[in-house]
Amino acid sequence: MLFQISRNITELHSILEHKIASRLEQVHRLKYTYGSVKIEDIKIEQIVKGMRGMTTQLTETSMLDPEYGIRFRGLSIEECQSKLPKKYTQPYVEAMIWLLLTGEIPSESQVETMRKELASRSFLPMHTEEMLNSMPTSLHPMSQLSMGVLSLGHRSQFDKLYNSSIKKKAYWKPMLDDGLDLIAKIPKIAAIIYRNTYKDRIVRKPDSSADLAESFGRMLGWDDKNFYDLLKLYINIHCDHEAGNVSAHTTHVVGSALCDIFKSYSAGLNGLAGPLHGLANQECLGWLLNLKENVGDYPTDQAIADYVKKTLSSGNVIPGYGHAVLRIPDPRFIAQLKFAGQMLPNNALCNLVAQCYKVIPQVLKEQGKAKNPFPNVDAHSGALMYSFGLVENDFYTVLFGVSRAIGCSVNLVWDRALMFPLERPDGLTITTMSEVCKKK
Ligand code: HAX
Repeated sequence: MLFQISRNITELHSILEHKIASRLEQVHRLKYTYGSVKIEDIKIEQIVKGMRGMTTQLTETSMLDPEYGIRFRGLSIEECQSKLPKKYTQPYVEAMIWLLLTGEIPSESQVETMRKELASRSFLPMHTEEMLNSMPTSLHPMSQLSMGVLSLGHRSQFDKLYNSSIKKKAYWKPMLDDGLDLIAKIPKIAAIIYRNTYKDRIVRKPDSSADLAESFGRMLGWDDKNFYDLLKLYINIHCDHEAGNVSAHTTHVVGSALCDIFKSYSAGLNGLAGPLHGLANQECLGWLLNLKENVGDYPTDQAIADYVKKTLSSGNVIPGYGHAVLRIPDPRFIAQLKFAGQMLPNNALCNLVAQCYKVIPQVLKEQGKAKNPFPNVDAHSGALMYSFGLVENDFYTVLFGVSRAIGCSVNLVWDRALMFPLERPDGLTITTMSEVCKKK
């Protein structure tokens, strides 16, 4: 069975084909010429502490530097904001997708091509809508999202072609097709979950004349260009964060067993739903609203510091602060801080976030436990959404999931293009490891 590509993406295919050929050569050289080179020694504490600082994967889309933050294909958030084609104040999500896939800054016409392609794929199969409509609203929105994504698997081109004559070298092509399908359809799944769980169960159709963020905003129920701008900022800064975070890594591991993108990303979403990962944005807003209730709209720094100490002494972490890799204020937090400063200069909740940023790092430094006392991405996102009227905080991780679908899909396309193998690290029992230590 021959694989048909949509006419819209023939240029994208040929750009990728060219880039993949040269990257494959490099991977081949790494494997066969430099295969025995050691790049770092593994310490026992790294194994015990969740593989921190251990290089375990090759990834093309983004790099996270502890002292600099995220770079998408080498570009900082600010560089993306100034170089990628934009509408209103923020780059198109379609431009970010193109950048992650190809490593190139797209032209306006390439962005429009991507927009049209995604718009043409944005409708859901009937059974997915029926399944979502039959879910109890008491089921966490992230569980609904994970099942919604899994239900798209019947469309998987990769699954269909895997058992046909398609060569391993060409696996990335149906993977790209599936990835574009996932990225295009997940906004409608999220919108149905939102409207069913909190509103009137009526969902607008995707708007095929709008870009992805605007169409998503309309389906959620907003007619506000500043909200569409916020969605573009939100989706662009959350879409990828190197390969080791729980959602990206899970998607990659499941994909390495040659599962299709829908099964792989559904698993990744279940990881994103954990409170130490994506669910932190939900917890963060809850904590912030409690703080506001306790200290009022215009608190003193001391009142905030006292509340933070109370949270810590009750054995809880401060949501939105700290990071497994970063050692600076998260540039994704700073981008949101700037956006709030421009769009909502008199908003009490966003101003409270800014004041917390002045106070909390010092309290965490004094406590002396967190390696990074600074805010991460989640410290701001909830306050912005809340201020634009999206107040249901257990929906926030779903927004994160809509965005992360981009980085996870692009990574899987590249995993198949570079023909990465099944991932299968070794494990040792505690007794064996203790014996190894004694011998050393
Ligand atoms: N408040 C209080 N204590 C904190 C803390 C915080 N915000 N961040 C870290 N610590 C504590 C840890 O709990 C740990 O204590 P124990 O030794 O008693 O276990 C100690 O400081 C050392 O932790 P660390 O090495 O600095 O951090 P980790 O790499 O282990 O964990 C976390 C990173 C993000 C999970 C952590 O900072 C945390 O729990 N933060 C709050 C939750 C949060 O904001 N999560 C979202 C992270 C961003 C993300 O992935 N979003 O999706």
